[in-house]
Amino acid sequence: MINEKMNAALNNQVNAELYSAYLYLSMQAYFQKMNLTGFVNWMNIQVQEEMAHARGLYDYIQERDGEIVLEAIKKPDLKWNSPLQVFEDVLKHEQYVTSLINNLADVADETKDRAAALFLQWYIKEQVEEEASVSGVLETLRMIKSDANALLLLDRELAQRTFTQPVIG
Ligand code: OFO
Repeated sequence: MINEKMNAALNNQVNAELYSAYLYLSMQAYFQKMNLTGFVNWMNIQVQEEMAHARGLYDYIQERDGEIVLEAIKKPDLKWNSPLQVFEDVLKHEQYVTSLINNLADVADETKDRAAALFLQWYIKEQVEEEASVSGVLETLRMIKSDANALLLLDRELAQRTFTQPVIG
């Protein structure tokens, strides 16, 4: 049985991961309007990953005989004027999610929940990968500036990304 504080913190993270999926779905729609199909593919995979992250937490709460409480998902802001701006927001968002995961790990430590601390290791490592992959795209976008041909080359590269169902925990 999981303690109440850890249970509530994990439920909040389910919401944060679903919000991430929602945010990336909005970004996917933005790229669809621009006909940048590689960026669309990248965002589509990001949405699937976030759904998997939410599901991983959900399953873990269930496994520990906790209680699932699903709250409303916030509306994402739609305010992008360029692919660069989108990816600046993605990186900011992922850095924020990293801080949330670190806070969750703090709750596991405070409540001496060794099992949760171990489970959260997967998310800690995942955030390192998420930030690195986003930073890579962002760096390229910064170099591209307004070069349309270079943007199309990046679009082609992002079309190669594939989704692999993560094995969490
Ligand atoms: Fe769930 O990693 Fe992004 O937000």
